[in-house]
Amino acid sequence: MTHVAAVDLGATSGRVVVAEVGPDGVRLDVVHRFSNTPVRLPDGLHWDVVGLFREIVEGLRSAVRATPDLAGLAVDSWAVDYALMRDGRMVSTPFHYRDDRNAAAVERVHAVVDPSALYARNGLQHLPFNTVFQLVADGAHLDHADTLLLVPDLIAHWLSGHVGAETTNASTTGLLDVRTGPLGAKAWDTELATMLGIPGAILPPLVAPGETLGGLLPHVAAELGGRQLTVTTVGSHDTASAVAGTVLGPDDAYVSCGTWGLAGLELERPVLTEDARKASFTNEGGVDGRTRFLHNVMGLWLLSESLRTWEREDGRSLDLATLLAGAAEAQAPMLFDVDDPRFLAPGDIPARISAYAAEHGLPAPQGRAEVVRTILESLAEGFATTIHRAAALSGREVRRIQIVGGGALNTLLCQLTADRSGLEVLAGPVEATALGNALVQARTLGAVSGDLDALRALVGRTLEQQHYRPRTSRATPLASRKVF
Ligand code: LFR
Repeated sequence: MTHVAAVDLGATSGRVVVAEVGPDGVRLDVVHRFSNTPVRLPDGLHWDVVGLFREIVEGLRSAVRATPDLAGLAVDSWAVDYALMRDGRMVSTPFHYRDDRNAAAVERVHAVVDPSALYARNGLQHLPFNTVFQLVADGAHLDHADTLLLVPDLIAHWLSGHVGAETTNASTTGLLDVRTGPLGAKAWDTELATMLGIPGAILPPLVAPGETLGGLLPHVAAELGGRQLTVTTVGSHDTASAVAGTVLGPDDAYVSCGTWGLAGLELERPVLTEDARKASFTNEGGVDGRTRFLHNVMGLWLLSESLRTWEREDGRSLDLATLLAGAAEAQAPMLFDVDDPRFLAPGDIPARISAYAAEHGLPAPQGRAEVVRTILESLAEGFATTIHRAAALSGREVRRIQIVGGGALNTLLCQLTADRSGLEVLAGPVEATALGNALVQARTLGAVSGDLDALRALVGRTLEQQHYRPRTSRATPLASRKVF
């Protein structure tokens, strides 16, 4: 048995999880949870990375105290965002991907490389916050930097001193050449960077999941009571670790459901067709050279941001379970396109749903229970459509959907996804990301061996999942059904 710490930063909360991994399975213990609250400064919306680092060290202190033989740690987080560094100092506080500074940069990039040509090079769905657009928005600020560190690489750097870019997360920047790997080594597309005026020299050396970065910096070890830990790389993009921690069968699709709903398939190689681009499918790098062929569905953000709006209105905190119980009894008077960009920025989501209804001549939901039901029905429809499209675009048959992450606890959402997709849904594990992180670490440290399927089988030994069977059958393929 080996014990490792998975540091997992989500968009709304972070956690340090101690995992016990061995040939008989995996056991997780969340030793520290903390909230992740972005900060609005005069120049835009930022992540409080220094505050997050303090919480991580605090979490690691609890982890070493609780686990005398803790051997290692690895970090994963959300993708695309970064700090600019010079001479080892952070010269810019990372922007939050929901900051809205990128619109002009998107136009500038597309004027140089049109969307089809960009897709052929990087294989990414168009998201206005992909790193490449943020960097072009940064413009002259890049001149002050000698290195760019993506968020999990920044944390790993502050822990170990290592400078690099882990490949699964680098694949979300838009600057990793999708034509390289999975068999050859991954490489930055420095030609693209140059075309866009991004200095290629700021892109640090790439490092694959499963590499050893080194020990803790002396002052970090001192904060942990003199304990040393081996820092390794995993799928540092949280979705890459979540997919690694999902017990996927050959005909399974997944929805990694938290703030976002990342819905898609694990493939051996990218799908770079024009149809895939138009359907907004991304080819992100997975652990062991796999491809994560998926689409970002807006996710539980719609619900959490609605809750925040109502809590502000009421001046008190509200109970999500009560709202969900109300939604289970309510009807959705309409469906809305959860991917409409109006829902991306923080703010009054219920008002935006009403505006959407008015614009589309649809009946708006009345009251909170109906709003929640409408969000969940629309999300489930988004998941179902995405999964059926992923199957059609990749030529793969899909028979089941695995829902992992916090969304696996939302029984109504899981049932509606089964109903709307016409497919069986298996829900869990909730902590798939921490599991995927820990499994890869344990393999790197030699505690377990085998390919990704062998690692997943370890999770399967102790996993208890909820089953949801469709109560209705999906009569017509969604691509040809008019839903929005
Ligand atoms: C999920 C996630 C998604 C990514 C989005 C922004 O936490 O990492 O995969 O598209 O956040 O980085």
